[in-house]
Amino acid sequence: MYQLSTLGFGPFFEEQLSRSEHPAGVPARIAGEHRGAYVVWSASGAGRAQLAGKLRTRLEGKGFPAVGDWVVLKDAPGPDRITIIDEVLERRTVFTRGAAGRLGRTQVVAANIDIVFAVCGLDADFNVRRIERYLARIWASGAQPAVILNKADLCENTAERMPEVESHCPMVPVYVTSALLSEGLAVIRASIREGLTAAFVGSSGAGKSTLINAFLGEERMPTGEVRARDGRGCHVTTHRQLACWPEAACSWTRRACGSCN
Ligand SMILES: Nc1nc2c(ncn2[C@@H]2O[C@H](COP(=O)(O)OP(=O)(O)OP(=O)(O)O)[C@@H](O)[C@H]2O)c(=O)[nH]1
Ligand SMILES: [Mg+2]
Repeated sequence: MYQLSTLGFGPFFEEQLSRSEHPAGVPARIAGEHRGAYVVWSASGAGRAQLAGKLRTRLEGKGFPAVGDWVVLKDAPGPDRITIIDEVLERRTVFTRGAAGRLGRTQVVAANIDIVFAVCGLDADFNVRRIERYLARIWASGAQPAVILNKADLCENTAERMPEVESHCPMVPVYVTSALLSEGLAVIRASIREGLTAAFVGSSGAGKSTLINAFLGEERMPTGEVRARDGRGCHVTTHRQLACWPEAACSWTRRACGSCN
């Protein structure tokens, strides 16, 4: 069972539901995608869902729902059935990246995210230009950006790095953490109020999954070693999913891929 307001359902989506073709449908949020079906969370619980045939045809070429989208289901989801998605509600924010495909279309990475943290390691991963490129994409998404400089335990000049990043990223909060030692996390957690959705982006190996595990208080996301030479990871996380934080806020991690770095 989920409380819709905790999942981020507010007036923006309520109003769309009330004037939709399916006002009696069940609002739900896409929390993941698994074997061609969506994982959906609704007030009555979690389950799996797939697009109605008509909707699939309508969305062909325009893009299918992404993690974080709000949808309208025909029936309440349940553990023993696959329900039908009748409608996708308009997005408040949308985070994209250029797709690698021949047509060069942009790909929706996640929808309706409130805060996106650009994570950068304070090891060989450190690169202010890359942080700036991430911030440009975050601003364009409509979400609020923030920077996490992670792996502070490996850095001897954090005191210089922090103002360097702040001077290139005006108006953007910059946090320093060691996910490995669970340091610097409380202030970030406090910045994510109930009902907000946060996402973590950054190069492979920056420590996104380690951070999320530290926030969740359990080893939910697999993590991987980085190359000593350049601090690069090996793209361990290849999917996106929502997770509810113990205090209710939600987080998400994206597929880390070379073209996004
Ligand atoms: N020393 C140190 N190591 C860290 C810290 N955070 C993460 N690591 C290590 O960095 C490596 C990569 O961490 P991940 O969390 O897998 O990185 P990721 O950003 O999720 O990488 P992808 O899933 O490949 O995108 C792992 O070996 C972690 O243990 C930290 O604060 N300090
Ligand atoms: Mg990961």
